[in-house]
Amino acid sequence: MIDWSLYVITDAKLSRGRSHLEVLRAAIAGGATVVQYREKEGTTRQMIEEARALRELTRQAGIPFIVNDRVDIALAVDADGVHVGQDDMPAPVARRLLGPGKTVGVSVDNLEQALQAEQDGADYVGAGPIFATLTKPDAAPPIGPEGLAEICRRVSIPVVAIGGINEENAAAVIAAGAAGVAVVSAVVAAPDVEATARRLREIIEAARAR
Ligand code: TZP
Ligand code: MG
Repeated sequence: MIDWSLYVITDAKLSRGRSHLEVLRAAIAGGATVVQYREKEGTTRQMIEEARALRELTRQAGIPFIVNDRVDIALAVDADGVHVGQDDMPAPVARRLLGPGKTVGVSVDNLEQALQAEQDGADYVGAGPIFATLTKPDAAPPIGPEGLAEICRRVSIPVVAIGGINEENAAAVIAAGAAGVAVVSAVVAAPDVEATARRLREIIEAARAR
């Protein structure tokens, strides 16, 4: 069982010139429980090199390593799984290529997609955006904690909330029933990544205990 509490996703443009390795090492030190390599630019060769380093880091830390979209890169570095969007490789195909024992996550922005992802055999869904975000310009309109709560009520696989989540609103997302929060900018753009991840993790744990 994966602990989805604090799922940190890379973004080179938001990382203030720091490498993914540096940022994620600090995020893990602060309490990230899962990490995802999300890279839309650069060569496949560079991606394999970066992903390999992150695989090593996460293996040492004992936390799951998920690759966004690129099943080939996930396979190349023996990642723990892949995360696919609505226009990416269908979840059943990704699962067949990755083989048994790997995690497949699907991005959903409404209930219908969430139910479909569950039916398709996804291990979890990333639901959102919950709040407005500048990180993904082509994201659907925010669904809010209410839209998230409905998805959480209707699917039985873990629902990880994503989009515009930060220290101010993470508790509301957990209260809505999310298994965890997925964040990009709140952590990777923070001046102090470790301290920020630690505070977020504390907020998540406290909200869950309520
Ligand atoms: N999918 C839906 S919203 C989003 C993704 C990848 C971006 C989340 O980034 P941030 O900075 O945590 O709002
Ligand atoms: Mg994608």
